[in-house]
Amino acid sequence: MRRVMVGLLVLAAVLLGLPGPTRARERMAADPGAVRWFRDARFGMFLHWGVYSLHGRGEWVMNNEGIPISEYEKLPGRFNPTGFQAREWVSMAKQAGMRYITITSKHHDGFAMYDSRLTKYDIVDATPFRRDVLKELADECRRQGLKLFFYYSQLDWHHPDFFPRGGTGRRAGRPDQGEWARYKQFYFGQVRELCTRYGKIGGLWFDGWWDRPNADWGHDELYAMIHRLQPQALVGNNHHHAPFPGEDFQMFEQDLPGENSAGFNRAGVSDLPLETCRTMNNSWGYNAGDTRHRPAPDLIRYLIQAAGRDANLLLNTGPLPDGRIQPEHRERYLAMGSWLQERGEAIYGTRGGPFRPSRWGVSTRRDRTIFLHILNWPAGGRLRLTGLRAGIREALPLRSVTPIPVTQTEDDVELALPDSLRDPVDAIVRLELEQSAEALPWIAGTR
Ligand code: H79
Repeated sequence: MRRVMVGLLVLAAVLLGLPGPTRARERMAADPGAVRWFRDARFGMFLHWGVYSLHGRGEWVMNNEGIPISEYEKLPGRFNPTGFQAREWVSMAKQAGMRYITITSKHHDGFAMYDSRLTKYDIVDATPFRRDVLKELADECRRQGLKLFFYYSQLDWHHPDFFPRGGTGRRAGRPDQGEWARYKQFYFGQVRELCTRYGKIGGLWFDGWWDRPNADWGHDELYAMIHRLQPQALVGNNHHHAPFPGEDFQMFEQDLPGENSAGFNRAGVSDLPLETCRTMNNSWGYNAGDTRHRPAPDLIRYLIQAAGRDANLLLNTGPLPDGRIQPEHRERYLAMGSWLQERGEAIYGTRGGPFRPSRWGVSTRRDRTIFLHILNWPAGGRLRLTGLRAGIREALPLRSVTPIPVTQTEDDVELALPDSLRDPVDAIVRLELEQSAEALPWIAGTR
C-alpha cells in the first residue's frame, strides 16, 4: 500500500513537472561520461589573455598599480591582435598532447573577451579588432576535437554594482555604492551567454570567489543553471576550499594535490576529479619581465607527478598582445608533446596509484597494468616496493618486450632495473598483473 502511495506521488510529481529527487540530482552534476572523459584527458592548456596583455605586466596590473577605470578603459582601443589565429593555438595544443583548452572569458578586470550583449565592455564592442575570439576558438576546437572550457571571474573590478567591495579592486575609482543583486543578475547573465552561444562546452572554471567569501553568490542556482543548459559541462571553482555542492572537479593552483607551497592550498583532496593549474614562468597573463621559464623536462615531470596523484595538469601561457604565443612557451609545449607521443599510454586514460607518490617516483594504472614512473633512480637500480596484494605476471620497460627481473614475496616486490632504462626525465616500467589494477587501494609502497 505504502509503495503504491509513493508511486502515485512520484507519478503526480512527474506529471506536474515538479523537480523530483532524480531530476534534482541530474541537475546537480555533469554527465558521468563527461566526467570520465575529463579524468582520462590528463592534460590541458590554460590561456590568460585580455587587454591587460598590452601592458605586459600580468593580469593583475590594474589592481597592483592602482589604475583607475577611466585610464584602464583606454586599453581596449589599442587592443588589435592581428596575429591571432584560432587554428594555430588549437593546433599547438594538439601537438602538445593536450585534450582541452581553458581560456579567460572575463578576468578580474571585468573585460569580456567575447561578444557579450550585457555590456559594451567587450572585445567586439570596444576594440578595433571587433572579433569574438571565443567563438573562433570554439569552432576551431570542435573542428580539431578538443574541448573548450571558459574561465570566468566572479570578482569584477569594473562593474559598478560589484558592491560592497571585496579585498581587491579598491582603487578603480568607483563610487561607494551599488546593488549587489544587479551585479548578480549581470554575472549570471554572462555565464548564461557562455552556456548558450558557443555550442557544447567542456565546462566552467570560476575564480575570484575569495575576494568576497561571505557574499551571496548564488552558487546552487548558478551551478544548476549550467548543468541544465549544458549537461556535459563540468563546473569547477578556484575558491581554495573543499568542493561546494554542484561542483564537478576540484582544482589546485600552483601546487600538486595535497601540497601547499603557494600558501592558499589548505583544502584536503576530495573524491572528485582533480586538476592542478600551473604557470611556466611565474605569471598567468603575459609578463615581459618574467623570463624565468621552467625547463621542459621539469614541466614533463610535473605532468607525471600530477598523473601519479590522479590529477590533470592545466599548463598556462599568456599570449602576447598581438595574439601570438610566446616562442619560449611554444617550444616547451611542443617538447611535452613529443614526449607524450612516445609515452602517452602511461599517462592518458590512467588513474593515479596504486603506489603513493614517493621519493623514487609515482605510479599510474589502467586495466591490469601499473606504470611505475621512476623519477629518482634507486641505489644500484634496485627498486623495492611493499604492500602490493596482487600477483605480478611480468615486469617490462614501457616500450620493450625484454622482461625486467622481478622477485615477489608475500609482502615485497623487488625489481632489478637495467641501467639501459635510466632516463633523466622518467624511466617507465610496466607491471603486468594477474588481476585488474584499477580496484586496488592506495598502497604506501615503501618502507
Ligand atoms: O587567474 C589567475 C590569477 O590571476 C588568479 N588565479 C589564477 C588562476 C589569482 N588570483 N590571485 N591569485 C591568483 C593568488 C592570490 C590570492 C590571494 Fe588570497 C587573494 C591572496 C589574497 C587574496 C585567497 C585568499 C588566497 C589567499 C587568500
